[in-house]
Amino acid sequence: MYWDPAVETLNPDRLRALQRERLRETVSRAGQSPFYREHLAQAGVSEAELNSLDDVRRLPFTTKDDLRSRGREMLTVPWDRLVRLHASSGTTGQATVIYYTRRDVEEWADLVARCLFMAGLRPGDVFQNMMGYGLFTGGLGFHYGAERLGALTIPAGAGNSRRQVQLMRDHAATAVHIIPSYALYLLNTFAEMGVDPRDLPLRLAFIGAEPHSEDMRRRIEAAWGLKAFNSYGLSEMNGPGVAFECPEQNGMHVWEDAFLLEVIDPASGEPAPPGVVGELVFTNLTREGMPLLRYRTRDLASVDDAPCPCGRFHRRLSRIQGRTDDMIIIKGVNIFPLQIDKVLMSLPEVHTNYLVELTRKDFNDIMLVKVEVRENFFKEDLKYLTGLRKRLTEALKSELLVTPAVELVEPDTLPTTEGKAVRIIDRRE
Ligand code: DLL
Repeated sequence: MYWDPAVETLNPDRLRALQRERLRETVSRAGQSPFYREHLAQAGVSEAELNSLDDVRRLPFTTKDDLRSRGREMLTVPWDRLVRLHASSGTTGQATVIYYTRRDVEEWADLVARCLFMAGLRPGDVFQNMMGYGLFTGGLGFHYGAERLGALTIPAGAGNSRRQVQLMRDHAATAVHIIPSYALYLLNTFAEMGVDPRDLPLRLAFIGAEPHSEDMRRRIEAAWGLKAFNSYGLSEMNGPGVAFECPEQNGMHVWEDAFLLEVIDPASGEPAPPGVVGELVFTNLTREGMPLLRYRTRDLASVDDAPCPCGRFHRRLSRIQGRTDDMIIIKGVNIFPLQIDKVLMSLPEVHTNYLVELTRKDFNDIMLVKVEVRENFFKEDLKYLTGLRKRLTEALKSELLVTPAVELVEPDTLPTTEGKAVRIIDRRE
């Protein structure tokens, strides 16, 4: 049932005690880096003064800008102890680089193996990894984790859709790792090749790396004929393997022996209570080469600390609701892309893709939502399509509280990427 029973079933008191001990160790280790030596001195704290987990709040935050401009100064080991780097390109600005020691790579693989085992992957499974291998952590992170677990791993990498289908079929894949938008996109390739994924022995999908709604998950599960598990992580905290769903699928367990989680009000920096959405802030508890203290992820979610029937006490994260930096403000109303996803993915007429374009005319924000419509509906007459457009507009309006312009487009005509989907194009000045 458990990959690491002793750690996964630690009761809350013992888990907190372990975190306290590791927090002190981490702060002491981080303090050996030039960056944190300076920052801890400025904040006037040392590890000796950290008596409770709440004391973490006395430590300074670390931001993405800090990482970009001073990342190398956060290293706590000599250069020749590092064996790997990954970088996150991000949508804006310069890449952030994370360095790993051998132990960091091994611990990361073990955390990913823990996630995969929890969701049901076992030795004997054939696991096709369809995420990019390279600087992105999705490919190698899962690759090492799946091998550590002992699954037969196919390093398919991203893209090349026909080959993906062929590989799954030829090697009788039972599990896949895939970006959710690509999981929907690949359905077209399956159809073109006359293959029904439900006829393949697939039983598990691990989906993550980009926001997606519950409706999108259900669509993937139905069309592929498998169970899809939500997977959360970020390069700054190794990559994937930070939080993952168990078979209960009621939130993602954060591995609290490795990460200290805080949820804060992004404006005030004060803690948000359980159940209230706030910004996720993580402190590494086990990382050797580059431990980060109170890293502000910009990801928004809430935490659930109620016990989970699976027997793990590691608290659960809600679905990621969005990022503090991807919130769109239209006519003064705050909108998260996930809200649009939720509406569109719940409608059977909507095909696999959509795109939101924002422009401004005469000081007015204009939101245009281009929606692919399934073939059989697109073939209907003009009257039907006008009615459909109206219904979509109404559904979006009631969720978003602003009225978008909706344009219906033919299936498979909107641009796709091999990696994370780009759903919003903001052309406002
Ligand atoms: O996306 C790591 C990863 C790879 C996670 C494979 C899961 C699977 P980055 O490229 O650094 O790392 O991007 C991290 O992606 O801060 C979130 O905004 C977003 N993200 C990751 N997982 C999820 C998820 C990888 N399950 C950023 N739901 C994070 C929503 C997610 N957003």
